Amino acid sequence: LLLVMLWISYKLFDIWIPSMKMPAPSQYTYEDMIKANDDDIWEPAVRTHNPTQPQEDVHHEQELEDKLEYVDKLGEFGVAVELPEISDLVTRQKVDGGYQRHAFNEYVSNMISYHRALPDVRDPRCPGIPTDLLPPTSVIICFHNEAWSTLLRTVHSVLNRSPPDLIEEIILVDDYSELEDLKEELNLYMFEFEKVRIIRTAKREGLIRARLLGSQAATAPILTFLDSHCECTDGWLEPLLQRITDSGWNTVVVPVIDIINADTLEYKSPGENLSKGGFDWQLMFKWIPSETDNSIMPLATATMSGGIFSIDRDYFNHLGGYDPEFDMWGSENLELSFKIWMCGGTLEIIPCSHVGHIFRSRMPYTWAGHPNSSAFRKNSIRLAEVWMDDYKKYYYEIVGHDQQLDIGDLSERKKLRQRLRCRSFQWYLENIIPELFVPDNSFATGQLRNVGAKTCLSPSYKLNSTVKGVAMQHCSHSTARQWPYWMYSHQSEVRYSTGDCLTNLDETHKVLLDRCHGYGRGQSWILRYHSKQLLNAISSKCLGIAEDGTSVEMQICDYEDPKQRWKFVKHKKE
Ligand code: UD2
Ligand code: MN
Repeated sequence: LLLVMLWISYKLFDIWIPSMKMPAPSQYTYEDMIKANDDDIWEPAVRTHNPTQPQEDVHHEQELEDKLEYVDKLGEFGVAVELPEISDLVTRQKVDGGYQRHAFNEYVSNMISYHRALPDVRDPRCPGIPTDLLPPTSVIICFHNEAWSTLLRTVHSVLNRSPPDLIEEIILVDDYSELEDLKEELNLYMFEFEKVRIIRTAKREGLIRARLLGSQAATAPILTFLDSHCECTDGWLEPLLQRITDSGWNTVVVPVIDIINADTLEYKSPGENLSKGGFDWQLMFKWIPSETDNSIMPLATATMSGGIFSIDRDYFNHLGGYDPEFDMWGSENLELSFKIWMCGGTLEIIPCSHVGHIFRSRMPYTWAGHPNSSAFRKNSIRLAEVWMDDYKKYYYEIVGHDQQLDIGDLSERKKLRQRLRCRSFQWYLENIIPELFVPDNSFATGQLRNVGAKTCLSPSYKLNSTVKGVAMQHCSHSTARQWPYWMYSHQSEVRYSTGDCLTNLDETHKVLLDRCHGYGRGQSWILRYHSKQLLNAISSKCLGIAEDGTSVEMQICDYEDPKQRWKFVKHKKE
């Protein structure tokens, strides 16, 4: 009997093994990896199938065979490429150089095929979509100094994984890149791809005006925007186009944006935990966990992250595109999101469409020699002034009233809002993003100052990204600088401007910042009026400063201790 069972399990295994066969990056030696980058930095280490071969008629089995061919090439199926310990200096410099230029691992990206296969991350319930009634789209990809291999992988992922009839063109807008290969080299490379057009700006325009240029050049009825370091997965496009077709020109759609790891280029989908778009009072886009779990239905979202979406071209123009005075980067995603909702449209995430994106922790480029933040701040102020009505005051309370910055003329954008007869920002807050905490609902707001130490409570990012620490820092006295901004809410939370709450972990003296959960407990604080102590509900201890003078901890309450006294202090208007 044992033998029979062994035989059966062997047979079963034998059958199952081919379909489970996954690439094994570890079988590559260190030398292989070095060679991949030495041979020719712009060619992928491993060429897979013929790039010019059209994909449409591939029979399913053929497709499977092709896939098996990919097995054991680096990064295939989105598997992480882990670099071994690097001992020689030259390679180290190459790796570091890649990070410096792009804030992701260009060295690893160069090893991976431009045509690598990706896992099918779709929910099995996602239906097949007939393409004959769908409108074609112009794909617009703006870039400034993008890495060659990521740019090409973006383009090929569109060509390889979209029904050809639905791609009218791919418009690459080169926003004044300085990297040489992005000019002649790119022209040459793209020459054989009829659908690819390259537009170049005459000066650095920034991503927003570059997109406007792309949209003006586009000829298809639907515009689809991508960042220049994306990878589209199988069936990414059809659900986007179908939704616009079904629900009308004023529906704007965003795919699920999967994560391509910036170090290993691993492709990962968040799975069932879909996130929606929100924002905070610093006017930064934020992901917020959605409450509807595991549905394949379109999911309304208050904002889009900005890089990847499809929109009816006429509707984009009807809404006035983007504010053409936005510089470099930022705020255009919120501008368009606010506008869509306030002026009669709908913004949705389409769970059956997946596109990957390399998220990076720092911006690798600069703007006109100025620090990046001034361009971004100008955009934020324009956004707040035109679209946020009285609520703009909260933005200014946090970032200060910067009198120096020239934000340009706003009259055109204000006229646009009038012409479109858009609703108020209050309507948007109440109906589209009711979960956003409005500083209105606070007893006190401002810097949280320690009376004894005369320093201020600040977030500190030493811990990992989901749980952030807090520490004491110098208080800022400048009116034109951003402050750590706290709100003492009517629910007794001490909220940070980004939507996190000061939290006393159960039964410890530890204090940190964690997502506000609304259940009180470790996030419930009593601000005692006379003693100015911040007493936590769960530990009945008081917030204080530790021996080292910068750490914050929970302490036995002591009326005498000035370092347990706290005060909310506001920006003074000039
Ligand atoms: C996110 C968006 C991005 C944009 C931005 C806010 C996603 C996945 N990405 O930032 O599309 O909406 O938020 O503005 O949602 N670029 C230029 N010229 C410039 C600067 C950038 O063409 O002066 C290009 C750049 O090469 C890239 C794209 O614009 O392809 C977006 O820039 P990013 O990748 O640095 O922005 P990201 O993803 O952090
Ligand atoms: Mn990006």
